[in-house]
Amino acid sequence: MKNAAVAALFETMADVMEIKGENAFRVNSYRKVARILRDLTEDLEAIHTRGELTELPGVGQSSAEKIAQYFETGRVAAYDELLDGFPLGALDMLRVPGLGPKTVGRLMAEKGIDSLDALEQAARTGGLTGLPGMGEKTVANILSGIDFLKRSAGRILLGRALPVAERIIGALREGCDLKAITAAGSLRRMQETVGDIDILATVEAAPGDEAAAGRRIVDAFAALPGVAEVLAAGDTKGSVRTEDGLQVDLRVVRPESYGAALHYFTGSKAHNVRLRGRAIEMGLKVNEYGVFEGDRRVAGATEEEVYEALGLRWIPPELREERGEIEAAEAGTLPRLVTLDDIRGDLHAHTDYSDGVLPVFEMAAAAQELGYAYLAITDHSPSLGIARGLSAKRLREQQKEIRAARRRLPGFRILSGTEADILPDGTLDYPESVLAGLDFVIASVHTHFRMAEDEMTERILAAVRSPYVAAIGHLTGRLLGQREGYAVDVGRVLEACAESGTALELNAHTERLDINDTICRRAKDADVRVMIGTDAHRPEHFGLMALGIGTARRGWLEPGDVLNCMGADELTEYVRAKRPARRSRKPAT
Ligand code: DGT
Ligand code: CA
Ligand code: CA
Ligand code: ZN
Repeated sequence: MKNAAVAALFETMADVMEIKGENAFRVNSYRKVARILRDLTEDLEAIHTRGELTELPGVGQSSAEKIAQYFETGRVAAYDELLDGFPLGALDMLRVPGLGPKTVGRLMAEKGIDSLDALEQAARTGGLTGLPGMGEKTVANILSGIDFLKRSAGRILLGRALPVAERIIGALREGCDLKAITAAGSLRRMQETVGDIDILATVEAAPGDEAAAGRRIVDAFAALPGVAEVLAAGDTKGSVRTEDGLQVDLRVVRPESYGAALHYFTGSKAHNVRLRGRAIEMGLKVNEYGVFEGDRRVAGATEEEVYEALGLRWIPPELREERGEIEAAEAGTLPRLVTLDDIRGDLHAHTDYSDGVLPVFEMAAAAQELGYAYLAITDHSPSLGIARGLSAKRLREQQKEIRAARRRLPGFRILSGTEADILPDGTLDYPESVLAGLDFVIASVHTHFRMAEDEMTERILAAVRSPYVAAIGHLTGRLLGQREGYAVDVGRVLEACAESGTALELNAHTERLDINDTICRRAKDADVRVMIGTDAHRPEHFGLMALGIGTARRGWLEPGDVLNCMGADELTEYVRAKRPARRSRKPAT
């Protein structure tokens, strides 16, 4: 599918136009088209072939013409014209957190800075002084932003890598006669970003045919659609780069070593090092072929037997970070980690009232279809204008729609909620009288990220203390690969959450996964519930729950630690317990 490529084209045009200071309305319409194309699940080229481009909502005549041109000629004239003579490297500057197109335009026009390197050079040598708004603090922010970009360079978001891995594993399982195939490496450990995709396969081969059997699998791997470049291909190992720029390593091992190899290539390195040390103490040796006593292989076919040979229970991959999991496996105190099956509902979803795409009923029906017992509708609040935040009046209209949807979905609970902005002074974006009428209130910071840590912490603590706030949304505000979280004293927030009975959201969206694994674990230790929310803007996003589960498991969370593992009644009770007592209360239906 060329959808992503065409979307990127529109996005680039929008960036360049904005840097050049062109009409904001046109810029936004290009961005909107880019987003629509990126979210499209159907093949754009097929839609073009049917001549139905203009039927895509949000795609006008002129955009449709550009898309058609792309498929017919491989080029878009407007793009070529716009980018003629424009230094493409300048676009990299837009990736620096906090640096917008207007500033980039000025840097280019007034200082001739047209690349990330030139920007860094100038920031280090005082070359930015004199520009409006370029105080010492801003320059320091630019430098730390560039440093952040360098640190995340080359790493891919787990949510982007997982579908690629699944597709490749599925194709090989289908096309080759494999005994087993599994993802390994950081992807299997569900790390939030991965350097590459590691896959391990094994095949039952006749004696003497092992090398040829391995080669056949590696050849099939190298010939898969979506492979752009073959970096290596042998009897036991293949390595490719995909069209979306991901490196994928495949290793083929013998069945008797499969467990040992899976263990070795799953890592983490720190976990493996500890296990090797433990083996030596026991008079054993562990490597990617097995566990050995002298020359005798005592284990290797499965991971279970590898761990058992070392006197340990099997350790889930998400825990293998050398954070106490080996001690727990030895003592028999490993957590019973939360799974997707334990999740009873989603408590963070948007509809077409704000920046989602579907009405309440369709979102709720899709959640019910997944086997959930409840869904909270949590659209944005008024101050978030760009996301069409709901005024109190539109919120009341939505509540009417929610009541109607409830009647159509008996046995399913739709909670009427909001994702209310926490304003800079810590107050919420709706009065208490409005919040009191809602079933589930998330409070999130969406603006003014640059506050000092003390101030930001007070701002969030004020929301935690509100009796109507059930959960704090995406606590740190970080966006993976795009911007670091804002400064906030997590310890103080945890303390206040524990005291008041407030949950912290683990926002499962691909680029958030916020709170992260280590804060999850601190929440568990502090007895703070974690709410895993997908922040779904369309039903497909409900599937992101699997990413959230991965992070929750890395944070050692068990079902009892997770708010939305509660049944609907228990959840209602959790929310109610924080609120002031009321004389009479009609239960939600
Ligand atoms: P990544 O790809 O950077 O996100 O992280 P990993 O953990 O997937 O690392 P990768 O792809 O370099 O290697 C996969 C696994 O193979 C790694 O987690 C542990 C194992 N491994 C690789 N090189 C070594 C090594 O030099 N020593 C040990 N003990 N294990 C290694
Ligand atoms: Ca890897
Ligand atoms: Ca690798
Ligand atoms: Zn949000």
